[in-house]
Amino acid sequence: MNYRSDIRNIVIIAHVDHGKTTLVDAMLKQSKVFRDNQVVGELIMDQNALEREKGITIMAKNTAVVYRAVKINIIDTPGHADFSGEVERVLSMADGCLLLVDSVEGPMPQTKFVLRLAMKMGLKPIVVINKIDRRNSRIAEVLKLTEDLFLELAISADQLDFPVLYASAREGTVVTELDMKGQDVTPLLECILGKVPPPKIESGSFQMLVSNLAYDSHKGKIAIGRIWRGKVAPHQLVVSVGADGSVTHYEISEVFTYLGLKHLKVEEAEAGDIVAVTGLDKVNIGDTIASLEQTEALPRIEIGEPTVEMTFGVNTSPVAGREGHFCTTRQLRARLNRELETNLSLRVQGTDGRDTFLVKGRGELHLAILIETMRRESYEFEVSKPKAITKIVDGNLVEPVEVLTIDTQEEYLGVLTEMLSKRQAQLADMRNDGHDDVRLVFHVPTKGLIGFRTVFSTATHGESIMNTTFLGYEPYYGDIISTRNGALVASEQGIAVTYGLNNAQGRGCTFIEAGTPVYEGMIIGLNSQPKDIAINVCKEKKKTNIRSSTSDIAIKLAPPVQLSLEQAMDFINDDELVEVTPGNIRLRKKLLTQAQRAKDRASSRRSMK
Ligand SMILES: Nc1nc2c(ncn2[C@@H]2O[C@H](COP(=O)(O)OP(=O)(O)OP(=O)(O)O)[C@@H](O)[C@H]2O)c(=O)[nH]1
Ligand SMILES: [Mg+2]
Repeated sequence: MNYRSDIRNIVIIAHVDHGKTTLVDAMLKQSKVFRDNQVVGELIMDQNALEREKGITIMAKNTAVVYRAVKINIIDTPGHADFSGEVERVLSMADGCLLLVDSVEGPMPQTKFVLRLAMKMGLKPIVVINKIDRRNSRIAEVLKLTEDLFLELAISADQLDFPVLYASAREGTVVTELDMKGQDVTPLLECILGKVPPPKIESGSFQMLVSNLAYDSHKGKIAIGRIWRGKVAPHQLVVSVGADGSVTHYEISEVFTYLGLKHLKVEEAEAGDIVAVTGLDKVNIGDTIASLEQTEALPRIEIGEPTVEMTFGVNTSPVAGREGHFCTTRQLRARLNRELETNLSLRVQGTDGRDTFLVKGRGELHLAILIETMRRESYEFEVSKPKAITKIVDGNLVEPVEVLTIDTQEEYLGVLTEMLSKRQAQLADMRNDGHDDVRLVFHVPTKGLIGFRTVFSTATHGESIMNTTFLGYEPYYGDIISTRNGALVASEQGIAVTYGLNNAQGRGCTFIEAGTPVYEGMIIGLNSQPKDIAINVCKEKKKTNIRSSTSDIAIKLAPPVQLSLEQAMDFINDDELVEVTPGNIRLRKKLLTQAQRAKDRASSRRSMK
């Protein structure tokens, strides 16, 4: 067996926000991959528009730096549990992992989740306690907790022998001992060179596993992965082996390797390296690309199952087709199918309704990001309430359950416990730091978490943090009864006016401003009573000839409650939909007219008898 001593392949894993992308910034900046006068900013790898807006990594990405003539291929991964599929997909490219742990938060549920995956893959770990500059850091304790985690998860004894570094990724410094003064990230680069094994090379001809796909309008599909055997060069003839074992012949067009943010076009790349190749227009993630002589496939990438589902359908509202460029079933189907190629933990199924698809993902955020992306690409469609995916195992109904970790203050304990018990949560652990801060750990069925993030943030005045990770499937806990009040539903098509909205505000709170076009069946607010009521918000005040001293005083409306996409998804009930267009997020009843809804209620009453 040979080794490539001039390469190291590492993946950076951690819980959300522990500083992975910031650490990559520090490595890139120190490696001088930018021009001296180039303004590069922060979170350089988070280039996607939604990543920048939300300040989170959504997709795993490759980059590389050169240190002492060794190329270090770096894979940055998302820490949010909903994007775990991205982590699972890329781990096999690496030989080592940097496990980042926040010096205040310590190991969190997702730290455990990703470390377990990395241990299973046999990656050599390096622990980086990050954010040591934080005022209230508790480094010794966090290290102890991290060691406990390794004791629990390590598969072989040598995985327990991991180096520990201390970093302030934001300041761009790493040290090996806490009493040292940080200069730069050299100790980290040295540690990677010294501790992460160089890639092993098997003998034989070209073989690579496709771990990622990208698109380029000129080059077409780009397959990204690690070469396990042999060499690859432009114009080489290869085959790709699909999931069903089918073999397709191709000629490689171009070969690229990574350096900083650039793709370098190369004449040849060899086993051990991570490359991007073009010319294979039907290749999929998980396929093996191999030489014609040795066409056996590498093991496919295993991705965890989706836990949440919702329908995506063609927009059927009376104002459909006015804003989006892509509104038809065919366009929606094609877009969802394209997403399946790269979004590995996503599933799409047809439904009984011809214009509707069942889309399954790893969590509400996973699906919300897809919806937001499509909306920005000028798609128009409607989505249903997200639901947890249940299944039958050995004849029993089971449902997904998650670990919910909450960092909060004592004053919110009562309200949180009450809210969560209604959502079938069970307290698994509670730690008090002796002051006011409390960490609560619950086991909650996924269905109980849907819509929880919004109410959580309101109940704790945005001062607490919650995180979830998938625990497993457990016997069905029973139904949760929705406690939402009824909706205020527009009864006429037209333009909402102040007078009409003022009437609506006498019933509850409203979601729209005066001047907003509405249609019959559109939800314009939340009733303060449990039942839906239809309201004519387009109704003007009756004109009279009598002037009263008060009637002309302009009505002052309370400002509308504007729901974000995620809040809208959480808000709706089973008989409602969110209408998503490039410019608007509207809520509506599935059945638009009062007559249809009354008929539906009557028939469901009959069937209950
Ligand atoms: N004080 C301090 N803040 C840091 C440090 N490193 C990162 N941060 C901050 O922590 C936040 C999250 O950093 P990111 O690098 O986006 O974290 P991440 O792990 O990539 O997050 P995801 O990709 O979304 O999982 C940002 O506001 C950073 O500025 C550090 O060393 N010290
Ligand atoms: Mg990140």
